[in-house]
Formats: sequence, structure tokens, C-alpha cells
Amino acid sequence: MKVSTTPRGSLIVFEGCDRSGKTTQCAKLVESLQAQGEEVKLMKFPDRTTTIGTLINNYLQMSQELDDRVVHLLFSANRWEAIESMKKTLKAGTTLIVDRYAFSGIAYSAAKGLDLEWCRSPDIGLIKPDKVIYLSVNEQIMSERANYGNERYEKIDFQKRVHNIFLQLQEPYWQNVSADGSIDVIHKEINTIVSETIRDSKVKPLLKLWT
Ligand code: FDM
Repeated sequence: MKVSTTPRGSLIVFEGCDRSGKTTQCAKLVESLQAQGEEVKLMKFPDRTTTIGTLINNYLQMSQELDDRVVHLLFSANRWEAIESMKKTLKAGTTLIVDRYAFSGIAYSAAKGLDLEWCRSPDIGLIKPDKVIYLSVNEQIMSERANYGNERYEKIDFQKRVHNIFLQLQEPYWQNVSADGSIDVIHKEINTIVSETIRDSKVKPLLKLWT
């Protein structure tokens, strides 16, 4: 059997409610890791560029109605269709910075009232992240940022429910980062966490989520 000697990349996932600054922080992180000489790639779920992603996009933009369970399974399928290429990328030594993953899948669907364990099941067996960075916005700031956009879930009460479910999903490989400070201070904190994670996961095997 051929054993790979290339140190693998890390799977770093960002989670949080809408407007928690994930997208900004992901972009800044990628830039600084590249400047440090790391091989790194940015990904985002949902990936709206695929056929499944187009259905999800239409749903989010309110141009199509879908049953809650159907859309939940589409979000999951949208991750499964990326999994082989993610595995290849990680094994080739490239770190993946991923803006939302299976935890968003559960939090948003369970916030609509679907059973949490039912929501988890289609994502069992995806690649387990080496680190989940949860950007948490306190309720006061969440309310101040209440001018959400026009997509389906962008409502303050819904976001609070989502946040509470995210808290239930936390596991030891999660790290909470307060999203209430300045962009640069948050970035510095994230950069330290991620640099350590990349260093520590180089020779660890890739594991499966929730198995
Ligand atoms: N979302 C995202 C879900 O409902 N399920 C999922 O599995 C994922 C990945 O889609 F409101 C929701 C979260 C958000 C919306 O996300 C689109 P972005 O990050 O705003 O594109």
C-alpha cells in the first residue's frame, strides 16, 4: 500500500449567524495565510454555482418554494457533491477555509422546527473539520445589526434561534470567537488559532464527521 508522505492541509470551518462577519474574516485569513506561504483555498457553502446550488439559490432568493425537508437535503447534497474534491485538495497539502458547513445545515433547518437529529443524519460521514471557528455576535449587537437583507432567513428572531442551536452543536474542536470587536482584532485572534491548527493537523488522519 502506498502511504502518502505529503503533510495534509487542514479543514477550517467558519460558522455563525448572518452578518457575523464570516465572509470578511475568511477573506482576510486566506490573504494572511498566503502571505505566510501556506497553500490555501477558500470555499463556501452553499456553493450556488452547481445545479443543486442553483435550486438552493432560487429558494433563498424567494423565487421558488420548497418543502423544508427537501431544501435541507439539497443543502446536504451540495456538500456531498464537493467532498471528493475537498479530500483530494486536503491530501495534496492545501488548507481549506470553508464559509459554512454541515452545522449551518442543522442550525437553520432545526430553527424552522425540524428535528435536530433528523437534520444531522444526511451529513454524517462528511470530512470532520480540524477546527470550527464560531463567530458569535451578542444579542444587543445582533439587534443593532437588524437591517438584514432580503434573503429568506434574514430576520432577527430567526437568527436568534439559529444562534441557540449553534450553541447546542458545539464540540471540543470548536472555538468561539467574539465577533463584537474590530475586524483587525478578530482577525489576529483567528490567525493564531488557525496557524496552530494547521501545524497540529499536518500528520493527523482525516476523520469522518459524527462517526
Ligand atoms: N444555510 C446554509 C442553510 O440553511 N443550510 C445550509 O446547509 C447552509 C450551508 O443559507 F441563511 C443558509 C444560511 C444562510 C443562507 O448562506 C445562505 P450565505 O452564507 O448567506 O450565502
